Amino acid sequence: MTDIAIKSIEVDEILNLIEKRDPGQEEFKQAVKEVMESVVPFIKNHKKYENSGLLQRLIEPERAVIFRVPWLDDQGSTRVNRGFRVQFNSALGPYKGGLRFHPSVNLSVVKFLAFEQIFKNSLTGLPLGGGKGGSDFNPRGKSDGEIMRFCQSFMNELYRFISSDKDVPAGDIGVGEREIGYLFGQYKRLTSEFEGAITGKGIAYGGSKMRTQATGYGLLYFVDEVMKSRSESVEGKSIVISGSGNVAQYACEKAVQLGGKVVCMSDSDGYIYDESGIDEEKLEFIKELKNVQRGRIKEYAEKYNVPFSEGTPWEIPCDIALPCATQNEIDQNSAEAIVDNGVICLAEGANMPCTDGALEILQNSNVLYAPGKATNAGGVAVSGLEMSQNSKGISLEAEEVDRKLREIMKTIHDKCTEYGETDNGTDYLKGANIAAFIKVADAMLAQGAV
Ligand code: NDP
Ligand code: 2IT
Repeated sequence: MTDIAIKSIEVDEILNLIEKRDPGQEEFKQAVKEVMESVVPFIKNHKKYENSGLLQRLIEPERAVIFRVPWLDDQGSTRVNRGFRVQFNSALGPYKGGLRFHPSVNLSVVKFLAFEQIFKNSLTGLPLGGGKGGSDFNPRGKSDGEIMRFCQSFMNELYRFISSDKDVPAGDIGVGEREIGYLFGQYKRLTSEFEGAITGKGIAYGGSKMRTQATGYGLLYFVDEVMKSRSESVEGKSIVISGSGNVAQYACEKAVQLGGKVVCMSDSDGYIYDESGIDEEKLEFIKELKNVQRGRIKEYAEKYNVPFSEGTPWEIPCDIALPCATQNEIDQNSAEAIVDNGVICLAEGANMPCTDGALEILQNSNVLYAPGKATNAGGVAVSGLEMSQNSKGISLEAEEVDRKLREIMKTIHDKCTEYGETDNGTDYLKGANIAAFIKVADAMLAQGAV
């Protein structure tokens, strides 16, 4: 059962193999399918990638750990969550990728995120392997003390598997600067080492300037390139953003700086619609509301007297759609609404926000669809810059990091164009998958069957 060979390289056969080994890992299978639909036809014309068990190795994590995370709540009761770290592929460098704390986290979710990360990190051009981790812990409604005790307990197990040149975690959903601080503090205590084993740290203790902004800003730098390729720009365009966390906030900030009009942001309760646009001052209110008070987006509607609705915002007419919340937040109905509304560009701030069915609709439409592994790579790219600053003991200025981020996003856009050329213009998904695959595959072949 375990030494099954892929006899003919077909997408279905790869998916069957996953289903046999790991039944029910739907998110993981979905992420693999998205990549393989581009890569399999490419391999058929590039035979050197056909052998050496390359695809079998690519879909099997090098290592996956699952651990118990016991912690004390404020009432003195012991609670138990499950922790994960999937070290998927180290062909290009140390495993690198965020930690997610959300009740929906399970092995399938962590594997899909880690698998995506391999290709995303390849696109950045930096020496980074792919990994991801997290827990089914729900930070919502927890006190600072509970968050700290949870993070410390999580690190009591995780520290064995990470270090600056082995595996370098960072943030993701539910893990921001506060959590990174607690995780880093505990890592330092357990190892007696002050080293860059985590990125997204506070600037006072080794964090890179611009890491907080990087994913959202990078997304808009990419969108800017997409629009330019159609002799268009972000200026004057109406924009719908889902989510109101780290990625959404800084996507909004850069969109406003580029002259766009952001009319919507959301959270898991619903979305606000502000026809007059979320300006800098209103965005400051959202940042304070979300990052300090840990409130709900509904409070924006009350403060600025705009409508709040439950559900997802994809029926709102706009020019640019930026899903920045979570996986599978855009289903087929939403994708149809997006196409019918004449959206010019949909670029993913979140990881895998479109269902398989939604993707098919978008790919067969005029919407310029740009996948997360390309468009949200700015975060991990600046994490990579944080790693090199830490190892050299230096701290770059914000302008310098921002310039490098912009350059990296432009290079990723160019790679998508180079490898995603079709008769109907650029297929960004195909371009991103193939450009990312070639680099990882070449490194794996060069390193032998490991
Ligand atoms: P945050 O925790 O800062 O924010 C997450 C936002 O998404 C919140 O508004 C949250 O609402 C919403 N959300 C989460 N789960 C759901 C759900 N099931 N349904 C509806 N809304 C939901 O996370 P980030 O901004 O860091 O991450 C957002 C996305 O971007 C994720 O997909 C992440 O993987 C991806 N990403 C993040 C990077 C980073 O650097 N942080 C880098 C690249 C990608 P609520 O508060 O109600 O839960
Ligand atoms: O999905 C992602 O790329 C992240 N959550 C950021 C990973 C990182 O290591 O900065």
